[in-house]
Amino acid sequence: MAFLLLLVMLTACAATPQDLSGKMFTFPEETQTANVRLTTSGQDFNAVTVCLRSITDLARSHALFSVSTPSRDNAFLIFKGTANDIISVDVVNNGARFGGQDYKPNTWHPICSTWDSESGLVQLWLDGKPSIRKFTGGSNITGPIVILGQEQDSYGGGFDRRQSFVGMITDVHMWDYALSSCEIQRYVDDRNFSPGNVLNWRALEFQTTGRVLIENKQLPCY
Ligand SMILES: *[C@@H]1O[C@H](CO)[C@@H](O)[C@H](O)[C@H]1NC(C)=O
Ligand SMILES: [Ca+2]
Repeated sequence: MAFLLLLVMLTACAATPQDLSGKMFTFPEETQTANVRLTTSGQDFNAVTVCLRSITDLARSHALFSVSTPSRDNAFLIFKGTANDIISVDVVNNGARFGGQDYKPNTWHPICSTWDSESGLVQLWLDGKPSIRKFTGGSNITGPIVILGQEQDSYGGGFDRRQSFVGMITDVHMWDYALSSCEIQRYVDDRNFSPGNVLNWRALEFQTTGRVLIENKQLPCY
């Protein structure tokens, strides 16, 4: 455990935060290795909100946001299942499946999820549309490793190319509390929201492995 903590601290020291405003991560091919590891501020969370925007043409299952801890590979996992309309959110290895999701391919989707240990409830917002609130329970998420592009089946590894992400991801934020639905709406509309206090896209510490590119967002031309 001390060794793991030391590793976490060394990683934290090695990376300098970057402002990725106007940028995106491009994952251009299916691999079992390419990923971005994000460094959180804080190591112990009893509530979480994650928001990001992503686009893909994958029909198979894939990870959108994977957090593991030394004891749980799915400490906080946003996952597109094989069934067309299911997006699941796992908290401390307890999954909530959200059905009826209109997750169209080749379309940018803002995706947010909230959880707090007090109520044990998880909620998903796809394109700003709230799911129902479901119970997963769950205790503190401690010592997290956050990965984009792959799904962890062990602490920082255990990747499966058939669950890898191919496409683009941007505007990743994470908070150590459950945002209100109005705050979620401000993120979705990109309207003056408070950036994540655990992960902030405008000051992100990260490490890329394999073919992952940092590119400018492709914005509409006027
Ligand atoms: C859970 O996390 C919160 C927030 O970091 C902390 O105050 C609390 O002591 C933690 N509880 C346990 C049991 O570790
Ligand atoms: Ca897993």
